[in-house]
Amino acid sequence: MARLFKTKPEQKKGLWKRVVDLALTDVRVVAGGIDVESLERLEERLLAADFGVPATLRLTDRAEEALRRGHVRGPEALSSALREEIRTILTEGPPGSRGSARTDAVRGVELASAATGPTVYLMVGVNGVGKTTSVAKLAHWLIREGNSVMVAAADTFRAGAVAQLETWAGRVGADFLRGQHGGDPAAVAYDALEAAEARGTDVVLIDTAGRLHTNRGLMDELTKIDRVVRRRVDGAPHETLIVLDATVGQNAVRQVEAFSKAVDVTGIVLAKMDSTARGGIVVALREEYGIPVKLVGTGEGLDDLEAFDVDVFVDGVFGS
Ligand SMILES: Nc1nc2c(ncn2[C@@H]2O[C@H](COP(=O)(O)OP(=O)(O)OP(=O)(O)O)[C@@H](O)[C@H]2O)c(=O)[nH]1
Ligand SMILES: [Mg+2]
Repeated sequence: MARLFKTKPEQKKGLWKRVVDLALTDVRVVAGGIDVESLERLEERLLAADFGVPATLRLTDRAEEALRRGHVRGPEALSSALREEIRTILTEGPPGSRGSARTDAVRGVELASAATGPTVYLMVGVNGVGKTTSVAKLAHWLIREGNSVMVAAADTFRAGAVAQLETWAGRVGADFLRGQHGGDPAAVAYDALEAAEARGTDVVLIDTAGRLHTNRGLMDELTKIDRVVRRRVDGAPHETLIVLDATVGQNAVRQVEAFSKAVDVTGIVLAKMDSTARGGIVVALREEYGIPVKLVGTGEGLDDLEAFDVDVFVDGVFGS
Protein backbone atom coordinates (compact mmCIF):
# COMPACT_ATOMS: atom_id res chain seq x y z
CA MET A 1 0.00 0.00 0.00
CA ALA A 2 1.45 3.32 -1.05
CA ARG A 3 2.19 5.81 1.68
CA LEU A 4 0.70 9.20 1.08
CA PHE A 5 2.53 10.83 3.93
CA LYS A 6 6.24 10.38 3.54
CA THR A 7 7.10 12.60 6.42
CA LYS A 8 5.25 13.51 9.53
CA PRO A 9 3.90 17.02 9.37
CA GLU A 10 5.45 19.61 11.56
CA GLN A 11 3.77 19.04 14.87
CA LYS A 12 2.61 21.92 16.92
CA LYS A 13 3.09 19.97 20.09
CA GLY A 14 3.27 23.15 22.06
CA LEU A 15 -0.23 24.22 21.21
CA TRP A 16 -1.79 20.75 21.38
CA LYS A 17 -0.13 20.09 24.72
CA ARG A 18 -1.27 23.43 26.01
CA VAL A 19 -4.86 22.64 25.07
CA VAL A 20 -4.81 19.25 26.73
CA ASP A 21 -3.02 20.68 29.75
CA LEU A 22 -5.75 23.22 30.11
CA ALA A 23 -8.38 20.52 29.88
CA LEU A 24 -6.90 18.26 32.46
CA THR A 25 -5.02 20.35 34.95
CA ASP A 26 -7.84 19.64 37.35
CA VAL A 27 -7.47 15.90 36.88
CA ARG A 28 -3.84 16.12 37.80
CA VAL A 29 -4.60 18.16 40.86
CA VAL A 30 -7.27 15.69 41.96
CA ALA A 31 -4.90 12.78 41.46
CA GLY A 32 -2.63 14.46 44.00
CA GLY A 33 -4.72 13.40 47.00
CA ILE A 34 -5.91 9.82 46.69
CA ASP A 35 -8.82 9.00 48.96
CA VAL A 36 -12.39 7.98 48.09
CA GLU A 37 -13.52 11.56 47.96
CA SER A 38 -10.74 12.33 45.53
CA LEU A 39 -11.82 9.46 43.32
CA GLU A 40 -15.31 10.90 43.21
CA ARG A 41 -13.89 14.24 42.26
CA LEU A 42 -11.72 12.59 39.67
CA GLU A 43 -14.86 11.03 38.20
CA GLU A 44 -16.55 14.41 38.05
CA ARG A 45 -13.54 16.01 36.44
CA LEU A 46 -13.22 13.32 33.79
CA LEU A 47 -16.89 13.67 32.92
CA ALA A 48 -16.56 17.45 32.75
CA ALA A 49 -13.56 17.05 30.42
CA ASP A 50 -15.76 14.92 28.08
CA PHE A 51 -14.18 11.58 28.74
CA GLY A 52 -17.68 10.08 28.53
CA VAL A 53 -19.34 7.72 30.98
CA PRO A 54 -17.82 4.36 29.96
CA ALA A 55 -14.26 5.69 29.77
CA THR A 56 -14.66 7.61 33.03
CA LEU A 57 -16.02 4.59 34.87
CA ARG A 58 -13.28 2.40 33.52
CA LEU A 59 -10.59 4.86 34.55
CA THR A 60 -11.92 5.47 38.03
CA ASP A 61 -12.62 1.75 38.59
CA ARG A 62 -9.09 0.96 37.65
CA ALA A 63 -7.76 3.65 39.96
CA GLU A 64 -9.96 2.43 42.82
CA GLU A 65 -8.88 -1.16 42.33
CA ALA A 66 -5.24 -0.20 42.24
CA LEU A 67 -5.69 1.78 45.45
CA ARG A 68 -7.55 -1.04 47.20
CA ARG A 69 -4.92 -3.60 46.34
CA GLY A 70 -2.24 -1.33 47.56
CA HIS A 71 -0.63 -1.19 44.13
CA VAL A 72 -0.86 2.53 44.14
CA ARG A 73 0.86 4.22 47.01
CA GLY A 74 1.03 7.78 45.92
CA PRO A 75 -0.15 10.29 43.41
CA GLU A 76 2.64 9.39 41.00
CA ALA A 77 1.60 5.75 40.90
CA LEU A 78 -2.06 6.64 40.46
CA SER A 79 -1.16 9.01 37.70
CA SER A 80 0.81 6.36 35.85
CA ALA A 81 -2.00 3.79 36.28
CA LEU A 82 -4.48 6.22 34.72
CA ARG A 83 -2.02 7.15 32.05
CA GLU A 84 -1.57 3.52 31.01
CA GLU A 85 -5.32 3.01 30.93
CA ILE A 86 -5.86 6.02 28.67
CA ARG A 87 -3.10 4.85 26.39
CA THR A 88 -4.67 1.39 26.26
CA ILE A 89 -8.07 2.81 25.33
CA LEU A 90 -6.61 5.05 22.64
CA THR A 91 -4.48 2.36 21.07
CA GLU A 92 -6.73 -0.66 21.44
CA GLY A 93 -10.25 0.70 21.27
CA PRO A 94 -13.18 -0.70 23.25
CA PRO A 95 -12.74 -3.94 25.24
CA GLY A 96 -14.75 -5.96 22.68
CA SER A 97 -12.41 -5.06 19.88
CA ARG A 98 -9.18 -5.90 21.67
CA GLY A 99 -6.77 -7.73 19.47
CA SER A 100 -8.44 -6.83 16.23
CA ALA A 101 -8.64 -3.09 16.73
CA ARG A 102 -7.07 -0.72 14.25
CA THR A 103 -3.96 0.80 15.71
CA ASP A 104 -3.12 3.02 12.78
CA ALA A 105 -3.87 6.26 14.61
CA VAL A 106 -1.01 5.63 16.97
CA ARG A 107 1.93 6.71 14.88
CA GLY A 108 1.53 9.86 12.88
CA VAL A 109 -1.14 9.85 10.23
CA GLU A 110 -1.83 6.46 8.78
CA LEU A 111 -4.51 7.05 6.22
CA ALA A 112 -5.32 4.10 4.00
CA SER A 113 -4.48 4.54 0.35
CA ALA A 114 -5.13 2.74 -2.92
CA ALA A 115 -2.58 0.30 -4.29
CA THR A 116 -3.44 1.50 -7.77
CA GLY A 117 -5.72 4.23 -9.05
CA PRO A 118 -6.98 7.17 -7.08
CA THR A 119 -7.15 7.16 -3.31
CA VAL A 120 -10.53 8.47 -2.23
CA TYR A 121 -11.40 10.15 1.05
CA LEU A 122 -14.96 11.10 1.88
CA MET A 123 -15.53 13.91 4.39
CA VAL A 124 -18.76 13.89 6.33
CA GLY A 125 -20.24 15.66 9.32
CA VAL A 126 -22.91 18.00 10.61
CA ASN A 127 -23.19 21.65 9.57
CA GLY A 128 -20.35 24.02 10.23
CA VAL A 129 -17.97 21.62 11.96
CA GLY A 130 -15.06 22.36 9.64
CA LYS A 131 -15.39 19.85 6.76
CA THR A 132 -14.50 22.20 3.90
CA THR A 133 -11.62 23.77 5.81
CA SER A 134 -10.32 20.31 6.71
CA VAL A 135 -10.54 19.23 3.05
CA ALA A 136 -8.46 22.28 2.12
CA LYS A 137 -5.89 21.62 4.85
CA LEU A 138 -5.62 17.96 3.92
CA ALA A 139 -5.29 18.81 0.21
CA HIS A 140 -2.53 21.28 1.09
CA TRP A 141 -0.74 18.66 3.18
CA LEU A 142 -1.02 15.94 0.54
CA ILE A 143 0.18 18.27 -2.21
CA ARG A 144 3.19 19.27 -0.15
CA GLU A 145 3.96 15.56 0.16
CA GLY A 146 4.09 15.35 -3.61
CA ASN A 147 0.62 14.02 -4.40
CA SER A 148 -1.73 15.39 -7.03
CA VAL A 149 -5.11 16.12 -5.48
CA MET A 150 -8.61 16.75 -6.75
CA VAL A 151 -11.30 18.17 -4.51
CA ALA A 152 -14.92 17.55 -5.37
CA ALA A 153 -17.73 19.75 -4.11
CA ALA A 154 -20.45 17.23 -3.42
CA ASP A 155 -22.35 20.06 -1.76
CA THR A 156 -24.59 21.16 -4.61
CA PHE A 157 -27.09 22.86 -2.38
CA ARG A 158 -25.23 25.93 -1.16
CA ALA A 159 -23.60 28.05 -3.87
CA GLY A 160 -21.40 29.64 -1.21
CA ALA A 161 -20.08 26.25 -0.22
CA VAL A 162 -18.94 25.49 -3.77
CA ALA A 163 -17.24 28.88 -4.10
CA GLN A 164 -15.53 28.44 -0.73
CA LEU A 165 -14.03 25.11 -1.79
CA GLU A 166 -13.05 26.44 -5.21
CA THR A 167 -11.12 29.29 -3.59
CA TRP A 168 -9.27 26.88 -1.30
CA ALA A 169 -8.51 24.54 -4.20
CA GLY A 170 -7.00 27.42 -6.13
CA ARG A 171 -4.86 28.43 -3.18
CA VAL A 172 -3.44 24.98 -2.52
CA GLY A 173 -3.11 23.97 -6.18
CA ALA A 174 -5.69 21.18 -6.23
CA ASP A 175 -7.93 20.31 -9.17
CA PHE A 176 -11.51 21.24 -8.51
CA LEU A 177 -14.72 19.62 -9.61
CA ARG A 178 -18.21 20.97 -9.08
CA GLY A 179 -21.67 19.76 -9.96
CA GLN A 180 -24.72 21.56 -11.19
CA HIS A 181 -26.48 23.71 -8.64
CA GLY A 182 -29.13 21.57 -6.98
CA GLY A 183 -27.79 18.51 -8.77
CA ASP A 184 -27.15 15.07 -7.35
CA PRO A 185 -24.09 15.10 -5.04
CA ALA A 186 -23.50 11.43 -5.83
CA ALA A 187 -23.12 12.38 -9.50
CA VAL A 188 -20.41 14.91 -8.53
CA ALA A 189 -18.54 12.20 -6.69
CA TYR A 190 -18.88 9.90 -9.68
CA ASP A 191 -17.63 12.55 -12.11
CA ALA A 192 -14.68 13.36 -9.86
CA LEU A 193 -13.59 9.73 -9.73
CA GLU A 194 -13.89 9.41 -13.48
CA ALA A 195 -11.86 12.60 -14.05
CA ALA A 196 -9.25 11.53 -11.49
CA GLU A 197 -8.81 8.18 -13.19
CA ALA A 198 -8.48 9.81 -16.59
CA ARG A 199 -5.90 12.31 -15.29
CA GLY A 200 -4.03 9.89 -13.04
CA THR A 201 -4.76 11.99 -9.95
CA ASP A 202 -3.37 10.51 -6.74
CA VAL A 203 -6.02 11.56 -4.24
CA VAL A 204 -9.65 12.64 -4.50
CA LEU A 205 -11.14 14.46 -1.52
CA ILE A 206 -14.92 14.57 -1.56
CA ASP A 207 -16.42 17.39 0.48
CA THR A 208 -20.05 16.82 1.38
CA ALA A 209 -22.73 19.20 2.56
CA GLY A 210 -23.25 19.56 6.28
CA ARG A 211 -26.26 17.60 7.43
CA LEU A 212 -27.97 17.07 10.71
CA HIS A 213 -27.41 13.54 11.88
CA THR A 214 -31.12 13.37 12.70
CA ASN A 215 -32.21 14.17 9.10
CA ARG A 216 -33.09 10.81 7.58
CA GLY A 217 -33.33 12.03 3.97
CA LEU A 218 -29.93 13.70 4.03
CA MET A 219 -28.34 10.72 5.74
CA ASP A 220 -29.76 8.50 2.96
CA GLU A 221 -28.22 10.88 0.42
CA LEU A 222 -24.85 10.29 2.07
CA THR A 223 -25.33 6.53 1.85
CA LYS A 224 -26.00 6.98 -1.86
CA ILE A 225 -22.76 8.97 -2.37
CA ASP A 226 -20.89 6.22 -0.57
CA ARG A 227 -22.55 3.52 -2.70
CA VAL A 228 -21.67 5.29 -5.95
CA VAL A 229 -18.05 5.73 -4.83
CA ARG A 230 -17.82 2.05 -3.88
CA ARG A 231 -19.14 0.95 -7.24
CA ARG A 232 -16.94 3.28 -9.24
CA VAL A 233 -13.54 2.62 -7.64
CA ASP A 234 -12.47 -0.65 -6.11
CA GLY A 235 -11.74 -0.31 -2.41
CA ALA A 236 -13.03 3.27 -2.23
CA PRO A 237 -13.66 5.26 -0.16
CA HIS A 238 -10.32 4.39 1.38
CA GLU A 239 -11.18 6.55 4.36
CA THR A 240 -14.49 8.04 5.44
CA LEU A 241 -13.58 10.79 7.84
CA ILE A 242 -16.16 12.34 10.11
CA VAL A 243 -15.27 15.89 11.03
CA LEU A 244 -16.24 16.79 14.58
CA ASP A 245 -16.23 20.15 16.25
CA ALA A 246 -14.20 19.51 19.39
CA THR A 247 -16.16 22.16 21.25
CA VAL A 248 -19.48 20.30 21.12
CA GLY A 249 -18.44 17.72 23.69
CA GLN A 250 -20.66 14.72 24.24
CA ASN A 251 -22.92 15.46 21.26
CA ALA A 252 -19.99 14.34 19.10
CA VAL A 253 -20.68 10.81 20.29
CA ARG A 254 -24.25 10.96 18.96
CA GLN A 255 -23.00 12.33 15.64
CA VAL A 256 -20.50 9.49 15.26
CA GLU A 257 -23.23 7.00 16.11
CA ALA A 258 -25.66 8.39 13.50
CA PHE A 259 -23.12 8.83 10.69
CA SER A 260 -21.76 5.34 11.32
CA LYS A 261 -25.19 3.96 10.49
CA ALA A 262 -25.17 5.73 7.10
CA VAL A 263 -21.53 5.19 6.07
CA ASP A 264 -18.55 3.20 7.28
CA VAL A 265 -16.73 5.85 9.29
CA THR A 266 -13.04 4.94 9.49
CA GLY A 267 -11.60 7.94 11.27
CA ILE A 268 -12.20 11.25 12.98
CA VAL A 269 -10.94 14.70 12.16
CA LEU A 270 -11.23 16.63 15.40
CA ALA A 271 -11.51 20.24 14.29
CA LYS A 272 -11.34 23.37 16.45
CA MET A 273 -9.15 21.86 19.14
CA ASP A 274 -7.69 25.34 19.47
CA SER A 275 -11.06 26.59 20.71
CA THR A 276 -11.73 24.10 23.46
CA ALA A 277 -10.29 22.86 26.69
CA ARG A 278 -12.09 19.54 26.71
CA GLY A 279 -9.91 17.01 24.95
CA GLY A 280 -11.38 13.97 26.71
CA ILE A 281 -13.89 13.34 23.94
CA VAL A 282 -11.24 11.43 21.98
CA VAL A 283 -11.06 8.86 24.76
CA ALA A 284 -14.83 8.49 24.82
CA LEU A 285 -15.03 8.06 21.04
CA ARG A 286 -12.34 5.44 20.95
CA GLU A 287 -13.77 3.65 23.96
CA GLU A 288 -17.34 3.60 22.69
CA TYR A 289 -16.90 3.14 18.94
CA GLY A 290 -13.33 2.07 18.34
CA ILE A 291 -12.96 4.83 15.77
CA PRO A 292 -9.55 6.49 15.92
CA VAL A 293 -8.90 10.19 15.75
CA LYS A 294 -6.61 10.63 12.76
CA LEU A 295 -6.25 14.36 12.43
CA VAL A 296 -6.64 17.36 14.68
CA GLY A 297 -7.59 20.84 13.47
CA THR A 298 -5.95 23.63 15.43
CA GLY A 299 -6.98 26.78 13.60
CA GLU A 300 -8.45 28.31 10.48
CA GLY A 301 -5.27 28.38 8.41
CA LEU A 302 -4.03 25.84 5.88
CA ASP A 303 -1.22 24.67 8.12
CA ASP A 304 -3.42 24.17 11.15
CA LEU A 305 -3.74 20.40 10.86
CA GLU A 306 -1.87 17.85 12.92
CA ALA A 307 -1.61 14.11 13.21
CA PHE A 308 -3.31 12.87 16.36
CA ASP A 309 -0.52 11.56 18.52
CA VAL A 310 -1.48 9.36 21.45
CA ASP A 311 1.81 9.97 23.27
CA VAL A 312 1.44 13.72 23.01
CA PHE A 313 -2.11 13.38 24.30
CA VAL A 314 -1.22 11.17 27.26
CA ASP A 315 1.82 13.27 28.10
CA GLY A 316 -0.43 16.29 27.99
CA VAL A 317 -2.84 14.70 30.43
CA PHE A 318 -0.38 13.63 33.08
CA GLY A 319 2.83 15.36 32.20
CA SER A 320 5.72 13.74 30.38
N1 LIG B 1 -10.63 27.84 15.26
C1 LIG B 1 -10.86 26.95 14.29
N2 LIG B 1 -11.80 27.20 13.38
C2 LIG B 1 -12.00 26.28 12.41
C3 LIG B 1 -11.27 25.06 12.35
N3 LIG B 1 -11.74 24.36 11.29
C4 LIG B 1 -12.69 25.12 10.71
N4 LIG B 1 -12.87 26.27 11.38
C5 LIG B 1 -13.82 27.36 11.10
O1 LIG B 1 -15.14 26.87 11.24
C6 LIG B 1 -16.02 27.53 10.33
C7 LIG B 1 -16.76 26.49 9.52
O2 LIG B 1 -15.83 25.79 8.73
P1 LIG B 1 -16.24 25.04 7.39
O3 LIG B 1 -15.02 24.32 6.92
O4 LIG B 1 -16.92 25.93 6.44
O5 LIG B 1 -17.29 24.00 7.97
P2 LIG B 1 -18.19 22.96 7.15
O6 LIG B 1 -18.30 21.76 8.01
O7 LIG B 1 -17.65 22.77 5.80
O8 LIG B 1 -19.57 23.74 7.09
P3 LIG B 1 -20.86 23.36 6.19
O9 LIG B 1 -20.35 23.00 4.83
O10 LIG B 1 -21.69 24.60 6.20
O11 LIG B 1 -21.54 22.22 6.87
C8 LIG B 1 -15.14 28.44 9.48
O12 LIG B 1 -15.21 29.73 9.99
C9 LIG B 1 -13.73 27.86 9.68
O13 LIG B 1 -12.72 28.81 9.52
C10 LIG B 1 -10.27 24.81 13.37
O14 LIG B 1 -9.59 23.77 13.43
N5 LIG B 1 -10.12 25.79 14.31
MG1 LIG C 1 -18.56 22.92 3.91
